[in-house]
Amino acid sequence: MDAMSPEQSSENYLNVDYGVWSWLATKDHKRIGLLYLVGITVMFGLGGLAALAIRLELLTPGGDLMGDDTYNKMFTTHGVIMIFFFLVPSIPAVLGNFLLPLMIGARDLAFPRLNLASWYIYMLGAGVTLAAILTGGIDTGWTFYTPYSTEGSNTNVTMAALGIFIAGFSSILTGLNFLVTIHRMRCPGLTWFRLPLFVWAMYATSIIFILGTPVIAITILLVAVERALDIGIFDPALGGDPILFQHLFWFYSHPAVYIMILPSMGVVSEIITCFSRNRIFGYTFIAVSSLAIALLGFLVWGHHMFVAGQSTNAGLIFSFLSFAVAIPSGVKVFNWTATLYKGSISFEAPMVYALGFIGLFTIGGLTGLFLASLGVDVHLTDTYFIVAHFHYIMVGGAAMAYLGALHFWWPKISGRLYSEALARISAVLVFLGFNLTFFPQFLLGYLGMPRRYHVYPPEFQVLNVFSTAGASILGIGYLLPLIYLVWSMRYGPRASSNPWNAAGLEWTTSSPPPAHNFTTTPVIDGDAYDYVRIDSDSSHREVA
Ligand code: HEM
Ligand SMILES: [Cu+2]
Repeated sequence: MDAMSPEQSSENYLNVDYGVWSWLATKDHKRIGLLYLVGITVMFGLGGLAALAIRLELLTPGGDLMGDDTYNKMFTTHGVIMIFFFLVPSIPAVLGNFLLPLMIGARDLAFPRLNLASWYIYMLGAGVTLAAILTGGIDTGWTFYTPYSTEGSNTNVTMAALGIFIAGFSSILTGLNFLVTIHRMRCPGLTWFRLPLFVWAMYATSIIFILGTPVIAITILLVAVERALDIGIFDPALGGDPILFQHLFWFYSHPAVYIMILPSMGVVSEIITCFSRNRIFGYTFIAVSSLAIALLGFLVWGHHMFVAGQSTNAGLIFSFLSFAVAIPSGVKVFNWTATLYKGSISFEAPMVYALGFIGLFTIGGLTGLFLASLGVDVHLTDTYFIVAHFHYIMVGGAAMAYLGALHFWWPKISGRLYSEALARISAVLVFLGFNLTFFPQFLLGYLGMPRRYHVYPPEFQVLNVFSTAGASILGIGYLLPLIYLVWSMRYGPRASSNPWNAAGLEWTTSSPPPAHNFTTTPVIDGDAYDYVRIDSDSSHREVA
């Protein structure tokens, strides 16, 4: 494992070909990862603008900025974009694509053309959905609950459903590609229990992609069919069942929250062990808990339907199972903490993000237990408590880990270093802005402010003002990395092959990697994350 390889700074995947077409027709998983990075960043920006509009509207109790219809379209736009076009694809499509072959010592994914096709499908789905939003919008909320979405709404539900349907194929094909790659393309010596935990996370996520996505795709297609043909699948007036929609929808959408969080957990496992210079505690438990989460996640969808009219027995069972799925998540948090214990911790920007993740995810997860308790949920359902809970998990968790991952692997991706000071500042801004935005929403929800209303009693205003102020800080925290990361691509100092002195095959190739990843096929002879050995063996040391 030479830290500096001679090919450094010569030909690499970024400069091997020039011109727009060399990107749009690339079959290199690393370039495809960057194509996704561009698409997903644009979507995140658009979803973020809608969020700021919502928070601005909620600054005053009177609903002074926009009318009800516009407000409904605004939170629907926010939810649809953030869930389907940012959170679901972010880590797998950008970092999974870039890293998976590098981490397992392969030249590419199993099906490079399919991989490129997946990106085009994502972009097509995003384009159709954006067209639906721009040519009139959708007002159903991201959940598309029937019968409103089939009978009530006069907005562009059909076109948006089509866009999401298309994007689903991108997830399915990516999951398929990852599963085959992990099974078939590991380099010699890389046994299952030597795999990086990020790869385990991608494996578990891919299972959900394949098993879950077809269900949402069909469900949303049925909404479109029902709107077009009036055939009574979900519409009770025609003999359909609106609750059926909720069962189908949450059968995907609860597992989908694990599509968002499992990859983050993989990222955090990598970062925590690297910056505490400690062997990861309980490797096997972390690996297996990813699979447990993926499978148990399919058994808890009914906790979204406690007040929808399912039987009390069903409610009790779903409540119990929801507590059960918290166990493997708890296992991970415990193991990260044990890894930090007696570690030699340093606070580089990726680590600040990872530690922030652990704190926020823990709050999000514990408040999930409140909601999983049948009786408590009856009080909290459809209040701001829910909004706070899922933002702690999805924004405090998934978005935080995504940023941490971008910073951790940026030197590998771009071959350049960013300003560590700016990066730490923005990590802290994101953490503080986040808490100021969403913590007041737990209180608002507990006090009874319902979600999805833009006019509210004046006594809720103070907490809403805090929340809006926090959102502005959060917005700045998100904008900063965009600026200094893009800047570093051109002007940043060159990165060595392994700036963090980290374990893992991706750090043994140059930064940025050559088009074919490795000059010789790597061979693995030990466990992942043997930081004790790395730090005592001077040949691994950074040559700078
Ligand atoms: C692991 C990552 C998690 C994510 C990303 C997540 C995300 C979400 C989302 C998006 C909603 C809102 C659904 C809506 O719009 O109605 C929600 C609600 C809910 N979550 Fe979570 N959640 C996670 C973990 C948990 C855990 C661990 C539990 C329980 C053990 C839990 C229990 C609930 C319950 C019961 C609701 C429904 C509340 C209601 O509709 O009244 N969640 N979650
Ligand atoms: Cu759920």
